[in-house]
Amino acid sequence: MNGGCGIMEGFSEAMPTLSLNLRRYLLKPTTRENVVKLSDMREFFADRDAVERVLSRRDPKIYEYREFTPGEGPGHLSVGITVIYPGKVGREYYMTRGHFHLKDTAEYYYCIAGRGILLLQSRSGEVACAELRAGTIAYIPPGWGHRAVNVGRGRLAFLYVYSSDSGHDYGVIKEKGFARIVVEERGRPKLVDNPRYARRPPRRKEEDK
Ligand code: PAN
Ligand code: ZN
Repeated sequence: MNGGCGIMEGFSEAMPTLSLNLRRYLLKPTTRENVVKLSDMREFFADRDAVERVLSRRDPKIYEYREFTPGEGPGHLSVGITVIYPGKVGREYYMTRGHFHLKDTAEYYYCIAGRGILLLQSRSGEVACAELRAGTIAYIPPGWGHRAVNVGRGRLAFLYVYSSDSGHDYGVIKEKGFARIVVEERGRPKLVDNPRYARRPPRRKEEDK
């Protein structure tokens, strides 16, 4: 983190800050960086044949995220930036894997650029969604699984803030998927039922990111 300079020079009280480059979507410093390729999330797309067809030729980057967690222990907030590339696997748009938090903690997504859909799903199977456009702030309430989908022609970038000790459960989504998926139909995004979605109550799994 920056220690402060200029006007703050000489102030021992100067709080360290982070910087976000809005053109290159770079956050500095980071404590965690992750690039997710199709081979890392083959079970998360509904059309498995389409996944294997793409993977037989190449392994595209689907999204990446950079994050800063200020410290260990309870009470901290993590901040990060996720960039989802444009593209589709079969008819389904590129997206994040999606997860539930292990603790009942909420999260904010602030969309910086692009066009997206935030899919939300409660543990009891209720579904909701929100449109993401530059300037939108979407709230993910405690207990709701969440996945961001890029339905635009360019990159979808959003800043996120959540409680650092939330934990991430990917197991339920990997096993059952989301009840709805976002596919392209006649050139436009459409929310449809996920043919692979298993209609039984999800189990909690201890799996972190
Ligand atoms: C975000 C997500 C990030 C990547 O930081 O973790 O966008 O998505 P997946 O974790 O689903 O791969 C967040 O929601 N954190 O809690
Ligand atoms: Zn989250």
